[in-house]
Amino acid sequence: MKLLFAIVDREDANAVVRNLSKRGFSSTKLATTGGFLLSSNITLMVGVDDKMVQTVIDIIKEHSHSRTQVIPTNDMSFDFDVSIPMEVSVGGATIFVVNVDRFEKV
Ligand code: 2BA
Repeated sequence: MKLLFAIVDREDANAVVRNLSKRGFSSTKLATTGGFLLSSNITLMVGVDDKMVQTVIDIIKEHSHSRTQVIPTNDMSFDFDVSIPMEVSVGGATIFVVNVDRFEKV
């Protein structure tokens, strides 16, 4: 068994969860915050049989969209504060797949 951690945009999370559920996959939604942009995103935990990992990744991929965000950055080469906008591409989804030693529902 594997546990997938999928970090998705808040706007995509409900569609991902709904479509996972439609295909019979359970998931848990955690409210998280990205360390770079410091904006909220969603981390989904999905426990699945090894042979279904790719199916779950495909569903997540289908419903997660890539976005461009513009953030201000400071240019340190001036003696005064200059804010320069920088484009950052975020998503579709960042997925970690980890082994599960034991899974029980008691
Ligand atoms: P954030 O950390 O807020 O990062 C948002 C986006 O900013 C990233 O998009 C990436 O395009 C950019 N970015 C991140 N760190 C950067 C840096 N040091 N310099 C320049 N640009 C940087 P994604 O790669 O699609 O990541 C989306 C979110 O997924 C991240 O939000 C974070 O919450 C999570 N994530 C991505 N890679 C991760 C990793 N290796 N470990 C844990 N979480 C990760």
